Amino acid sequence: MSKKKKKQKKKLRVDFRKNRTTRSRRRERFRDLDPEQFDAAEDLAAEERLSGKGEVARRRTVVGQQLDDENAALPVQLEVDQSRCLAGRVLRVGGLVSQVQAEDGTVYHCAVRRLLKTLSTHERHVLAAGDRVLFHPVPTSGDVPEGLIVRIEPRRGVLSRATRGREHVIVANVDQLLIVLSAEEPPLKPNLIDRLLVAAEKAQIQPVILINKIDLVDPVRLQPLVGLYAQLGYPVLLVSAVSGFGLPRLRRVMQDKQTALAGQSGVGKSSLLNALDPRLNIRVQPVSPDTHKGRHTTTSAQLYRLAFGGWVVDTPGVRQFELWDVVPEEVAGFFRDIRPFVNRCRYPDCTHMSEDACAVKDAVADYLIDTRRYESYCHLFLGNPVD
Ligand SMILES: Nc1nc2c(ncn2[C@@H]2O[C@H](COP(=O)(O)OP(=O)(O)OP(=O)(O)O)[C@@H](O)[C@H]2O)c(=O)[nH]1
Ligand SMILES: [Mg+2]
Ligand SMILES: [Zn+2]
Repeated sequence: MSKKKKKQKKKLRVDFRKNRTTRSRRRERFRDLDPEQFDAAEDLAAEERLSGKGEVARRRTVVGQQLDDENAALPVQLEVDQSRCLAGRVLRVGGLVSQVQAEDGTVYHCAVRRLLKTLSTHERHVLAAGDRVLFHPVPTSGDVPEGLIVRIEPRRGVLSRATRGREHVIVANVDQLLIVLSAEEPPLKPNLIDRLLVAAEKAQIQPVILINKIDLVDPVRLQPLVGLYAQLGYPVLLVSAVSGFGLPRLRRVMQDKQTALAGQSGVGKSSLLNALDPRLNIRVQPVSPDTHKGRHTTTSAQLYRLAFGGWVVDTPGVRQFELWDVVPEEVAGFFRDIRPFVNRCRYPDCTHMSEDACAVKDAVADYLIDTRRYESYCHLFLGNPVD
């Protein structure tokens, strides 16, 4: 008995056990239901070997297809028996169960097949809101239908940020990003626009700038900012979730599209969605009268199907938005106003920070590039947090 225990310890299956303990019962049920496939998957946890340092490296043999796609959730697409699966979209990701909506509209509470988690090496979570998945429905004693996610389809538009040095995929499969700001309460921070624009450009997601709460200001005040971004070819919409101003146009922009919303807490992301589609009934809260900041009311990304067609992901307000996988040398290329000048600098590897004969700095001095945009560039190049 004690020998056996020791042996298990030596094999260091600890992280598997950790995954398992809290839902061993649930796992048992899945196992009963789907013997060949599920057991086969579990048995793949076969080959383990001790490395020189005494650490265990796990090696698995899986049946599937290698994916050479940086947007894929996993490096391999596992072979699954599609006749037993339903297709769905991940509405919300949770620690143990995630909500998945099947094509008929039913929402299932799904666990993720452990093998998928094991294969996911770099991300914080293997799933993201917006993911398209295949899952096996499982019978349940309760009211909520349940399932087991067995495959995550390759992703298209992926918005990621860096969280403690790891990739955090906020949403998957979106075609446009609404960068939401408020004209007041909290005060407008243009540098966050630039940061989110770079993230969208990198991800090849169409950005749209949305300035909410314009009922609180004289819109004329916003003209310089609107003009700057409109000139760069970014759509800019002025809206008010409270007065309804601009909502018909916003609805047209979102109709039949896959949209994600991002912005600081309290700018009114959830309020806008409620105003567009009152059925959604998303929780909102006033900004703090003392700090003029939002209260982080939305706590995890959530996908909604819109009554007028299309899907949208509401996201929690960001304090910081650290770019993921953008190297400093790449940043200038994502600034539409800076990009045309970079080839005219004397040094081909010019950083446009302190070099002489820098065409970018000359363009700033000549008012061809907006000074604040250039400062945003410098912050992003240096990897500074949002100021
Ligand atoms: N005056 C005014 N207030 C608004 C408008 N839109 C939203 N608000 C208010 O702003 C506050 C914050 O709105 P939320 O929708 O919770 O903001 P959020 O961006 O979803 O915030 P988080 O979920 O914390 O990220 C609420 O009190 C809303 O009523 C607007 O157009 N005008
Ligand atoms: Mg919200
Ligand atoms: Zn330069």
